[in-house]
Amino acid sequence: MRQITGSCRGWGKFALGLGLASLLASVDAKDLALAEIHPPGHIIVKAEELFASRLAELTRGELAVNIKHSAQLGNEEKSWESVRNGSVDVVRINLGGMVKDIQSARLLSLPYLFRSREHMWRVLGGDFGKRVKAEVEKTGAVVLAYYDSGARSFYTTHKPIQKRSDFNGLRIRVQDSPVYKDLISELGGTPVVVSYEKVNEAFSKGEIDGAENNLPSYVSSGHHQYARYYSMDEHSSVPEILLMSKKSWDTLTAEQQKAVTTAAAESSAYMKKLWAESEAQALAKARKEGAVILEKHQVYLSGIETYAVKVYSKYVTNSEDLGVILDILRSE
Ligand code: BDP
Repeated sequence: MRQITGSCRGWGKFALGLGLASLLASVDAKDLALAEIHPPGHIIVKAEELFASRLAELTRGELAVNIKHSAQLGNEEKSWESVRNGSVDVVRINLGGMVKDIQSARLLSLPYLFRSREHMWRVLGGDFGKRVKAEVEKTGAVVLAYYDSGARSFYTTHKPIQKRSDFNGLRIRVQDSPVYKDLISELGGTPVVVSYEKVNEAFSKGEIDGAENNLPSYVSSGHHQYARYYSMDEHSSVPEILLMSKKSWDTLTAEQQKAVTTAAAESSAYMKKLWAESEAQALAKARKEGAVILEKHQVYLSGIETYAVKVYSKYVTNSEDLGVILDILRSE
């Protein structure tokens, strides 16, 4: 517990706008640390700031979220471990990094599964979303919300990727996921697992020739300064997830839990609204700073897709999952 002193730094303009500072000036607040790898200014951090300000408002200052951005609490792998063992209250991570423990995350990471963001959201809003939640909650973490992560595409240092054979001999950074490692191998490249915070270093030391990510992360991380060819193949759309440790959740009153759920849902909706704009801004900045963007039609998708989908046979291993994948592929 700590005394809120009236400082509203980092709580976002929403809290300020509501005159919350004076309301909260003398309330005893429970601090909730939120582990985040992105720096302030990233759209995910903006969504978290809204989560924090709305939660403070809804609980009249009883719960204070302290955003530990820029990997202050370690990388995503560490966050995933910490939220399960209860050593951190809240974490925001990408489902792509949870595949070793969560079968549904493995399926979600399969390349070219979703045709668009809207398609991904519809699938997540249906039975498949319930399955993800149930599997995650078995591990000791409570699912608070999903956030957009757009579509991920490849980017490279020396020449653009336009067709399958362009991967030959390239070392491509991936998240620590067997699905992504196999994807790069199928495409003819060499996967190199590097933690997100260390990717710039790996580029500058010449240890990798490329990576893949969505536009806001490509630019906010500064990867565009090393890998100037961004090929919009949009091979995967794996959402972000906001989790609370069960240990912290159980210390909250029912009313506080409800407030957490509401604030998380609002922050997700807020981010959904801002996502397209954030992609457009990132794209403009990348172009302005010298990136060469290859539009979807300039990337010879069929050659890449044919190889990429070979990984399905390894990860879709039973008839239930096959049914799920076919339903997703066929769904509107
Ligand atoms: C970013 C995600 C972050 C991932 C990172 C990565 O927001 O959660 O860990 O990509 O590639 O877009 O590691």
